[in-house]
Amino acid sequence: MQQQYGQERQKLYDDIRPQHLTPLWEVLHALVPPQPMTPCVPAFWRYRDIRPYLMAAGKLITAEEAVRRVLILENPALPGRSAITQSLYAGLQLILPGEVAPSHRHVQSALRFVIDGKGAYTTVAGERTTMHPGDFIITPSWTWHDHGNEGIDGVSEPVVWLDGLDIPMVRFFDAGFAENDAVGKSQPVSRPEGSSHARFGANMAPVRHDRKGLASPIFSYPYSRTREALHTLAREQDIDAWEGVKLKYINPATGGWAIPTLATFMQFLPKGFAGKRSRSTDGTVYCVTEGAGIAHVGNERFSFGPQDIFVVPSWAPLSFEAHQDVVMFSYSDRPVHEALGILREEFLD
Ligand code: 1HN
Repeated sequence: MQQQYGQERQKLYDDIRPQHLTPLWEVLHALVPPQPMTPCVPAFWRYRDIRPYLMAAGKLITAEEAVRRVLILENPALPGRSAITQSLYAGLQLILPGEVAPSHRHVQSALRFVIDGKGAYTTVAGERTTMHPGDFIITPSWTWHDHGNEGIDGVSEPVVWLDGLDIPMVRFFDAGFAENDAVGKSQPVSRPEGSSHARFGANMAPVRHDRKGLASPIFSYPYSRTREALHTLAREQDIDAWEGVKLKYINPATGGWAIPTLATFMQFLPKGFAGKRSRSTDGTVYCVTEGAGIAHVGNERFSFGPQDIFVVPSWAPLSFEAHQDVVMFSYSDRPVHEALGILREEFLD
């Protein structure tokens, strides 16, 4: 049959191409695969190996000229796409003492996870927060934000953080808008540092407050508190066989995700932990804060230490071993999977 009509079929395909028509039956299997067939591959970045390139960039371009001095972490299977998974962006941003990254805003939501140095700040919608390693900071969609590095406690050093954004999702939906702040560099500060924590960070909320936007009104989640929570739970020995002790960052006003498009987590694995395998449809980026161990991702084996970053593609089997007490941050596109009703996860073994 195929033999018989092969040429005629090809002729039909050629004839319909100018009409912008194409036959479904040739692509059906790829359009609805029996399980996720991601083009993404597991990948690993050893911070020690890439830090020198960031510092070299620091000598070649200022934060102001670059607007954001960032080296993008690209999935090796998605070159040129500025994407670490099909839906997620990741980059490492460097800001040197005295520099300013000018104020702008965009529809894309951002998270910052601080990995190296202290004394930088970010200002979001008129409130500043000082950055320390392990802090998780959010920049909600369409909020003005700028960064600087004025030093702290007499320390003046380069500061590097991981930027996670929903750039590929917004691109997919063709819904991106952006603008530069007319003020030029730093936006004026209108509230003292700690103001949003006072309002929403004490398991309380102002009695009359207008709910603005979907993102958390807490925009900085300091590592000191996160670490304390994880270690307290670890001492209770409430260790999950797959995930160790894993907490999600939430919007205290709703109990939902801190960022509407990005799930964010912090996880503790006790020394000696040898976890079971799991997989989920939300591709996930990990950034190690403390400790060392092994991540088994698909057929790869990543030996990780502090500040290292790796990506787990959709549906890739994942398990962890901890050689020391490990604390690691992660983010994924899980809220979108949940909203669309397409999240699947499997806990294996
Ligand atoms: C952005 O605004 C930041 O504000 C970082 O620090 C990375 C990547 C693409 C587009 C905007 C930032 C970004 C970005």
